Amino acid sequence: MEPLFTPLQVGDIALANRVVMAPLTRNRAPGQVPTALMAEYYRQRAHPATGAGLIVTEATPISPMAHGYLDTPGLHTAEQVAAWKAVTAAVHAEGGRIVTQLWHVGRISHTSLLPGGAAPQSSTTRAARTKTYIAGGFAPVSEPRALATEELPGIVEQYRQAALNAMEAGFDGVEIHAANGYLLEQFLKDSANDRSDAYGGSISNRCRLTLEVTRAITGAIGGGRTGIRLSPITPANDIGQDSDPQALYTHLVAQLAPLGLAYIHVVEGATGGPRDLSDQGVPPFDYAALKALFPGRWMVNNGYTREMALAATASGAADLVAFGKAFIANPDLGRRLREDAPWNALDMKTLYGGGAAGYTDYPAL
Ligand code: 8OZ
Repeated sequence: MEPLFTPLQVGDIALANRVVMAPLTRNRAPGQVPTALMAEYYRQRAHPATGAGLIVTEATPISPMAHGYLDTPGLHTAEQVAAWKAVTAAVHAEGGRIVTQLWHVGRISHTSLLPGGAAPQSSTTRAARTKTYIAGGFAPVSEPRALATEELPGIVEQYRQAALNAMEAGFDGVEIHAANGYLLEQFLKDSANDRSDAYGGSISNRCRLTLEVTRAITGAIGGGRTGIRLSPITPANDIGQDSDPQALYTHLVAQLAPLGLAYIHVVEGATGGPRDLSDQGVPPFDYAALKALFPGRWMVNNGYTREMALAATASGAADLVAFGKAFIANPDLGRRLREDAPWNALDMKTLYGGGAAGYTDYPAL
């Protein structure tokens, strides 16, 4: 059988196959609390014979200040934890596995979404030139406040507590969102990090927060239940390009390697966009060199076709392949991959917000 469809142990998590549902923001959690409709959406994609071997939830804010978009489901209140239990129970009843993606948006937020109209928290006071979705529509993100050095242990503690909340909610593990221009990447990349404290400047300083967060989480729930998502050259959310991404991520992955993580999840190229950015002046990134540094499982993502996924898992270039848009439109993507069946087309108009339309009503074969 094709390796893509065979079981794999990923840290402490036993998967029936290597097809992963990527994290996908859908903005269907009014009041920041998961709903029964969300449980049904994940349940539809959970059976390993037809859906994913592993589901990564939509990005899930770890604290009130970690929110940056309307109606995203948090994991920082008792009500949210209780509501996520219905999601994990639905997935487990199908025989599936599910980890939650722990998220702090950093500067990609708006005062209207934050407690008391506070300014977003970041590595920097420089605003990103991008928009977010708030009540009433899209709006430019607000000017951030640079977190003080003394506040960073509190941020680490929020991640640790959210990982414990994830265990309480019945998740099989967590994925640390260190990608796509959000808080941890705002510290990692020198295109956004202009600090002069122990969290800015050198590569090891810029990696410090991500590594402290990862160590706090693995200390709380175990490395075997912890993954992390990285996006070395994505320009997402106006993060810009680091001056030496290969050196930055070489250091980061070398430091992550001894922590016993279940997996690293890499977005190759521009998130949701081109895999090759050389026509934008961004040199090719050597992902294989990173993989060679890491003893855990290697998950790849971004525009993978069936052929690419079969080839990557057959050659050993990847252990796991995450599909995003294809899983929105195809609840039974696992079966379609196995049978080489056609994929439903994606309706872009129903991606963010709304109800069942474009969410739980895509047909299975
Ligand atoms: C699309 C819309 C809003 C958020 C990411 C969490 O890019 C996101 C996101 C994607 O990681």
